[in-house]
Amino acid sequence: MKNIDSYTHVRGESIYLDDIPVVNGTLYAAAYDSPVAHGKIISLDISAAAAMPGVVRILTAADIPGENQIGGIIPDEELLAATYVHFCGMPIALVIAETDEAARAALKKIKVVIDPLPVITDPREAKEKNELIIPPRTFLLGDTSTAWEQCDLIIEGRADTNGQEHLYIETQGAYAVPQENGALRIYSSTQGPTAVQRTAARVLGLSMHHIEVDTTRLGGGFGGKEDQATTWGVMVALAAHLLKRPVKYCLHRMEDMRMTGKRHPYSADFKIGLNKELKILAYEVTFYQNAGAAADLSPAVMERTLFHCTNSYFIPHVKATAYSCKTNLPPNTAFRGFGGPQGMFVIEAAIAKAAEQLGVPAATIQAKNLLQTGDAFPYGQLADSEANECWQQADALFNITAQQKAITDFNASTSSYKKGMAIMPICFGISFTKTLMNQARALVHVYTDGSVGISTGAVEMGQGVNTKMLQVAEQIFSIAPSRIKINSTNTYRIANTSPTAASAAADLNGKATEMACHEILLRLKEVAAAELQVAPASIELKNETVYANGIATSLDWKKLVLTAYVQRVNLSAHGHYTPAGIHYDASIEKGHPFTYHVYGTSITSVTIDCLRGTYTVDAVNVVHDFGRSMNTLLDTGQCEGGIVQGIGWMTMEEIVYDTAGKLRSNALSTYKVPDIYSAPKHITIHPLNTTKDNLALLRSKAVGEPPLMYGIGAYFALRNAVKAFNPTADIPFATPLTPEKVLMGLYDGGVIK
Ligand code: MTE
Ligand code: LUZ
Ligand code: MOS
Repeated sequence: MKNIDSYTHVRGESIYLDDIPVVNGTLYAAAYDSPVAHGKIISLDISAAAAMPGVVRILTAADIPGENQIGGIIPDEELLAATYVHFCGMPIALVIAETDEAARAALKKIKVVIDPLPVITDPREAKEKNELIIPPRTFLLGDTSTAWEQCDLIIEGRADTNGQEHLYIETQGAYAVPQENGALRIYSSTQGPTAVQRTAARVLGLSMHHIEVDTTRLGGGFGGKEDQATTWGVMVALAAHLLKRPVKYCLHRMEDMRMTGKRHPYSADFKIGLNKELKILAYEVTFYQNAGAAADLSPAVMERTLFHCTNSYFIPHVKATAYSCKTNLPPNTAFRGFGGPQGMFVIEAAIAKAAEQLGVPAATIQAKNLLQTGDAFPYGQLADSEANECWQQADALFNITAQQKAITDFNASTSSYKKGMAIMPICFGISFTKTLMNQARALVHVYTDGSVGISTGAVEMGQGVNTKMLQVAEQIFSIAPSRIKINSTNTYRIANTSPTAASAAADLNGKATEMACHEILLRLKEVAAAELQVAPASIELKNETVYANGIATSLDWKKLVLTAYVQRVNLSAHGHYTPAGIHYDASIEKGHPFTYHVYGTSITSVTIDCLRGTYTVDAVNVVHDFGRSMNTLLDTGQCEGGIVQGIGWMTMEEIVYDTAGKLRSNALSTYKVPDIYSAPKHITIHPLNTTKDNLALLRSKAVGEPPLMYGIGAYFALRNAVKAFNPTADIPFATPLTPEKVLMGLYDGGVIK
């Protein structure tokens, strides 16, 4: 089934935040943000701005009736800076005006005097100065201290990954409309409607039941709206609450890039030990996460880095430590993969370095160390592994040895172009690592005409979760898809939602929908059984027809629904789902945090132009563990999009903050994202069909985040191509590997700076 939004998307009729018709009397907000990365506010002069035409009011921290606090995991982030600013882009004041233009014009008249304090942008420096968001955590398996003796090769190194701008096409924004008796409705472009509701209540000093958050869909989130949509939702709520008028704020692209956090840059030190048979015996790694100026989701992101630090390999002796380092950058946040990709890059770098030292292809080491079913992850969970199956199918389909030989032959035949390839196996745990967040609800109504309305806690952001919810109801009721509508995500209909994140939205909300539909179906079957005078167990609904003992009857879906209504049978149900069997004990760092893992193997090949340093990604060939995909079109799309986004992170997206903490890559003229020309020429996604009884929705495994990590292969493929031209090139494990850096690696003594 096609994405149910595709028709209105291509016609430009889909409704995003800025398309919601505005109510008469709507005002417009714009945030005044700190020009300085760290300092004490000495004075704030808003008088000239307040006198500007159209300006209604300028709000500061002093106007907040409740708590000036938006921190979710740790209460360490003010909505509006009161005394200290901690990053360039930190909101200090909020201008409210009759028009968008008037609000932004007034921003220019605000004057602030800030006494500067020392600025830290480097996570290692923050760690040295003990500027940590939370205490460090360490995952242990076996005993690395004694394992090194058994190793024949020990390699040490450093690996760094840069951040990544989410660049959702729809920028952040929200629109608050006052309701009667002091209540508020907030339309918010958020992945987490409940987070907006809870935080608005906290800041406004209201109860949560006074605040309705409504989200129709997002023009992309990618993690950037899991936590950081809250800021804007709460700002407009504050203004609407104080002024008793509707207030709207849609950020301009440069405001969004400047004021919001991104994927966390990481720096890491590694040490890896192998024996003669190329088995990895020991791995030690220390991660320095650049958290930015407040916790945001950093502690959870850091945790997932540790969970995925051995990727899809079994290593008997592991010691992995992570520091969440506080710097004067906008608080970094969730981004597809949520710290997992950062952890996986480092183990791949360690394997690549060992392979280079030994003169063997990295693939030889990778293949020998893949997880087997029953192997323990460093956090204690035992793997139900598909790593070997994915690798072997990829080899069978795409012939790794033949491709390696073709590349070697090509490279021997020309010096103006070089090719490289790399294999990237992935393993990603599905579930929120915070166990309690793994819960979801769905509300299903069957109307008297046989049509069905569904609300869940899932937010549609392009990934197609609404289509999957519709498919669930379609399959259970066995009715035409046109009878089913998926409604907006709304906190009045579905309470206490977890954000749409962790790739788990379809699983969690889909299972809740499944349960609610089943409940209604059961009631309908009883009605049908009584009508047809047979046992309920002999009733089946197929293609809108009621079957009794396998024989079609004259009772159809519409008649059955109406009959049930006439008999005063409940045609609505509320499903509540929590996956069983997950638990985690952070005091010993052991448990079973994930309902299951998603596996896959990609083979990436690239060609570099040895005169220019430019390159193309020729092909990404993948075997991916979809389980039994419930929607091949959507799932393939998720893979393709994830791969291109991952390649962007690894190769061209270069976030630059200067030492004063100012974002220099602050627009699309200075920040390059992949376009159709830089996407791989060929992407082949081959499904590994697994039908094991797992906790995935209709056995269709979560797909949102894992494919991004195939993109990591692009870095290693490029590295191999550079080395084919200049074998002594000293290429640091630092991303992105831009054409500029490739060019330096090809020449200039091969040292990339
Ligand atoms: N796909 C599109 N088109 N837009 C998005 O914003 N977000 C990704 C992924 N795929 C995203 C996307 C992220 S970060 C997550 S966690 C999942 O979708 C969330 O949706 P799911 O749980 O339904 O997979
Ligand atoms: N968000 C979160 C996530 O709060 N917990 C997680 O484990 C997670 N994983 C991936 C993406 N977002
Ligand atoms: Mo995705 S990073 O879990 O929003």
